[in-house]
Amino acid sequence: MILGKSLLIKLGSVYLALLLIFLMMDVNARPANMSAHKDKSPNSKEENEILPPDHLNGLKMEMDGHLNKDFHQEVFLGKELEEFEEDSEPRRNRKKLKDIFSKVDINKDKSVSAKEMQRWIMEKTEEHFQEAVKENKLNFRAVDPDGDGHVAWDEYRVKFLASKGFNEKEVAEKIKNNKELKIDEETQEVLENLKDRWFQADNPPADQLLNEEEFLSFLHPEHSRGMLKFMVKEIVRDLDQDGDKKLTLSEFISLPVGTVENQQAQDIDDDWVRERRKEFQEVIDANHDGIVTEEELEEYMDPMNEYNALNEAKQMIAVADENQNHNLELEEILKYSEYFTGSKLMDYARNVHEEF
Ligand SMILES: [Ca+2]
Ligand SMILES: [Ca+2]
Ligand SMILES: [Ca+2]
Ligand SMILES: [Ca+2]
Repeated sequence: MILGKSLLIKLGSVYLALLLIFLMMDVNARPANMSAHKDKSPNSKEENEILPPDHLNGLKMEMDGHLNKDFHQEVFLGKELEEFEEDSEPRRNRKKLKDIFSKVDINKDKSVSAKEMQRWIMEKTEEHFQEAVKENKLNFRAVDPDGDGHVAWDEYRVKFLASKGFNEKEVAEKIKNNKELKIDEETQEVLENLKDRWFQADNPPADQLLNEEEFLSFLHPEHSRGMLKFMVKEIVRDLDQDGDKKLTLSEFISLPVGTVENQQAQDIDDDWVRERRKEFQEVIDANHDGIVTEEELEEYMDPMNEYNALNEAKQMIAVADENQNHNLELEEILKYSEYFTGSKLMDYARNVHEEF
């Protein structure tokens, strides 16, 4: 009995110790994760407004070469994208989705064909363009406070460094007097990249001044053929390992250095690789020779490409086409609401019930 009891106590304390270790691990893990997230978040709102965004709505790929996971939702919802995200009330979302359906279905045969969807995608892409133009007006005002319609590289540089926590007056004074700026290596590298981009966005005659339209293409490369090419070159440069300015599958699916940190990240990376391989083989490498050239990537990225829009339309239809008629009916879209809008219609069945 006594032995049994002491054994129990021993087991109990071992268990307790393990539990404590487990709890400590958990406690230790969390702040580390949170701080990692914090490091990634932008320093200020101001920086967000004047820096070229990594993610561009309606573009297949992000500035850093990642695939845009929300692409099909973006080209399906257009500028209503955020409304859907914020408003998850199923009844209202259902109504909105019904409204969208009737707009996509131009010939009113209660069925959406690939052609109809293609036209819709082009329209919604145009909406994202207009949104960017609108936003750019505000951003431009922020970098051109005297309102003369031109921003010099030096002016922009001051604003950028200020957003990075440098003293705006001090930096401006130093630049004016050609004095050396003490900038850390990382910020310096970002600055160099921005400078390349700045000069690329500066249409001839190159005067180092950007007007509103040039500034738009600086922030949004999809608004100018030249900048889109530039973005593609940068992505290829970042992924290309042997320097032949072309991408093999293995270059395209190589993980950026330092991404794999733990098992969970590894699992995410497996999906990441799978998706990229599929996209490379089935879509980007248009002539299927196993190599992606800058031209192929540019075609793929071009948001105004009608052939891409038709492909996207067919893909969207295939996902939800339960009755296999190569068209989408309202029921199919409602059922696959999460795919099209990012938000589930959880009590969809109940709503139907209430309605009839
Ligand atoms: Ca139709
Ligand atoms: Ca290569
Ligand atoms: Ca190819
Ligand atoms: Ca169908």
